[in-house]
Order: sequence, then C-alpha cells, then structure tokens
Amino acid sequence: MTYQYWNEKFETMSRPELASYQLVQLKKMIGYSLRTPFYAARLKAVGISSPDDIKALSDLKRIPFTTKNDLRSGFPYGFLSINRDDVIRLHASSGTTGIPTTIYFSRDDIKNWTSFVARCIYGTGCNKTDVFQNMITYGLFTGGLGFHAGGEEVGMLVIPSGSGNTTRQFRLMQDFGTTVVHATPSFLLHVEAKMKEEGINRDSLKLKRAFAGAEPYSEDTRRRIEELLNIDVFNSYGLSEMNGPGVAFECQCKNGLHLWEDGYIAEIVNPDTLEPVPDGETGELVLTILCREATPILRYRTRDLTAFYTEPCACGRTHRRIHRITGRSDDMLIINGVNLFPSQIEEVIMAIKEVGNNYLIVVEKEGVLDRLTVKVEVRPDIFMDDSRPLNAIKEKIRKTLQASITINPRVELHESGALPVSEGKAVRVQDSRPKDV
Ligand code: DLL
Repeated sequence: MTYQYWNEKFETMSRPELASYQLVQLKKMIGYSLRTPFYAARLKAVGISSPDDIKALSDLKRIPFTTKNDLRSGFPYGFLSINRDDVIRLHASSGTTGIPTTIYFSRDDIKNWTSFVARCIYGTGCNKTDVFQNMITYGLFTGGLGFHAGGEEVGMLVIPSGSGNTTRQFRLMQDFGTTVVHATPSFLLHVEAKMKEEGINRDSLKLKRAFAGAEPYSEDTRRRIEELLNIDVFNSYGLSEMNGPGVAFECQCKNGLHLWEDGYIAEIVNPDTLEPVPDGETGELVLTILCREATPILRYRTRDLTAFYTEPCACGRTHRRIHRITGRSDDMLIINGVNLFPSQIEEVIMAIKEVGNNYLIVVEKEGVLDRLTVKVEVRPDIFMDDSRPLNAIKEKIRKTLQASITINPRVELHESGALPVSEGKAVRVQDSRPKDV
C-alpha cells in the first residue's frame, strides 16, 4: 500500500527530533500559561516562573494535573492568555453541571487546528476529488466547524449538512455524489437503518469512507458499519479542551489512532494513583496542548481510558498510536458491587448477529438491589410477532452478557427504530438510582 502524508516532515519526524520540537513548543505554552491567573499561581508554586525554568520534557511532571473543574473555575475568561482582541473564535462544551468550559482561538490557533484535521483526513486516503458530507452538529460543538475547515483545507467539496434529518442527508448524498461522511458511530448506524426503511439502494451512492468519533464504539460496531454500508470507517478522537477533533486518528492501516505528538504531549496514568502506567497498559490519557496560544492547558486529565501501542505503525508515521477509547474513568457503573463499563456491554452485543443497530443500558434500584436491563433493537428482518425465535435470541444475549460481565441482566428486545436516537452523542446509559450525597 502507498501511504499519503499531508505534512510528511512532521508526520515522519524521528523520535528525537519530535522530542526537541515538543520541548520548544512546551516552553512557549508555559510562557502563555503564566499569563493566566490560574497557571501563574500553579506554576510559581512548583518553582516555574519563566519558560526557561523548563529545561527538559521531564520537567512537565512537576506541574500538577488540570481537571475539568479547574477549567470551569475560570469561566468565562480565566484561561485566556492573549489579548481579547486577538481572539477570533470560541468553542464551549457544557457537560452535566451546566458551567461550560470555554476554549479561545487566535487566528494562528485556528490555522494549526485546521492543519491537524486536514492531516487526519488526508491520511485516510481522501483528496480534493472527494465530496465530503459533514453529518455532525455545527455550533459550539467542535465536530462541525473543525471537520468543515479540515475538509476545505484538503480541498474536498464540503457539504455542511449538520446532523439529523436522514431523508435530507440521503438526498444530498445522491444529488452531489458524496464520497465521504463524518458522523458519530451511532448516527451512522441510524443512517443505515433508515436507508433500508426508505428503500435507498446502497449501490446508488458513491460512499467510500466515513470518519466516526466523538463517542466510544467497539471494533464490532466499526465492522458492522463497514459491512452494512460497504465503506471504510476511520476512528477519530478528540476533545474540546484540546481543540476538538484532530487529536488522534486512524491512518489507512486502521489499527490504532496516531496521536499527533507535535501538537500534544500524551501521558497515560493510573487514574487512582496518577502514576504513569507501563507502555501498553491501559490508563487515563493526560494531554498537554502544544499548538494553541489563546488557551494553553497543561496536563489535562481527559478521563478517557486507553493504552499506547508499543509497535511502530506500517504507515511510517512516527507518532505513537493509542487504542480505541474503551470508556471513561468516570463512566464506570457499579452494579451490586461489580464494576462495569458500558463499552463492555457494547462489545458483547454488537458481536451478536441478530442484534440491530441501537441499544440502551438501564440501571434501577429494585428494593435494595441494583437491576441492570439491556434494551436491544433486533435486526429489521426479525419479526417481532414470532415469540419462539425471539425468546431464543433474548436468551442468547442474556447468557453471552452474563458470561462476559458476570452480572445477570434483564434483556428486552425492541424492533428496529424503537429506541431513542440522539442527533449528537448517543446516550447509552439511563441510571435512575438515587445518587449518594
Ligand atoms: O467530541 C470532539 C470530537 C468531535 C471528536 C468530532 C471526534 C469527532 P467533546 O464534546 O469535548 O469533543 O467530547 C470529548 O468525547 O473526552 C471522549 O470521552 C469522547 N470521544 C471523542 N472521540 C472519541 C472516540 C468531541 N473516537 C469526549 N472514541 C472525549 C471514544 C471519544 N470516545
């Protein structure tokens, strides 16, 4: 296979060169950080009052971690490190507590971010002949504008369709000959189900690739989307605190996501002890941004669980790869004392062929005990009025789940399209148990 690089010099830079580049950029970021009250106090407390106090990359370890709550505490302008007049855009993510985290961009920041996203897109084999339909939310969410700009940078024809409205999406695909789409994996599954429902023949479309991210999904889900739509699906990872999409992405090898180390310093730590885990072991990803002057963020605890690959990639890029995110250190459910990540359920059910494209995990209190129910859509060709095969499918799902997660779940089958679909990130868990205070 021949691999195409958007920025060959940076993508294939030797590891020592990459480390020297990171050190230069880190010192710049320290300079910007010292202009914010939060980091000025934090850094001075550990003896860093100028970029020159950073002599080696290992000095980063002296700096305490930054959390989402830290960022919230500075709302709205507390983390802005350049003159307000030099800011040309903001993005924000709201999360569950209501106070958003806000990220500011200078003109150069937007240029940098765009070139990282372009690098991701081009690395999957796309080029200016492609027609790119960006089926994800625009607005304060970074997925829309981030991919939009990256797609234009590559020179593709970008259709800013946004998410939702599948009928209009199909129309656009047919009218303009869309070859690449971007969406959450749950929306792609929904699109496929709707396509069948509306009688749209896959072969009437020119689709070749999809970028899927913004939420966790299993390898089986990827394969399912690829087979159903007959396309290549590339995993795309990012978070608003680190610009948005464009942090890590799969190349044509589709085996782990290259994390762009000229834009970010990545560490993986044990979420309990906060000590680094040995290479190859799973832990929480911690990121320091190196490519944004308006809002520097140092050692950010992403809460996302992943591991580094230890082998280099066949594509020749030198930037380390991370495994697909298996969950977040804060989305673990404890069910009658057993720890469970929602991704463990997805991994099991999406490998069962009778299972359709959507599911929902429900946790409730029943007396003193916790009760886990997994609501699963069946494939559209399975008839809901024939109870014998349905009972067999239900039993198969229950048994396979129990063997894997050690909890005996209740399984409910639903017909295709019956469970709620979200236009943004899928809501996979409904936990109605009273919260401990
Ligand atoms: O989701 C940015 C983005 C947009 C990424 C479009 C990819 C595509 P936030 O809304 O701040 O930003 O959410 C970030 O989403 O910490 C992960 O928990 C999760 N996430 C993002 N991408 C993936 C992925 C955008 N590929 C949070 N796999 C992150 C698993 C993902 N989880």
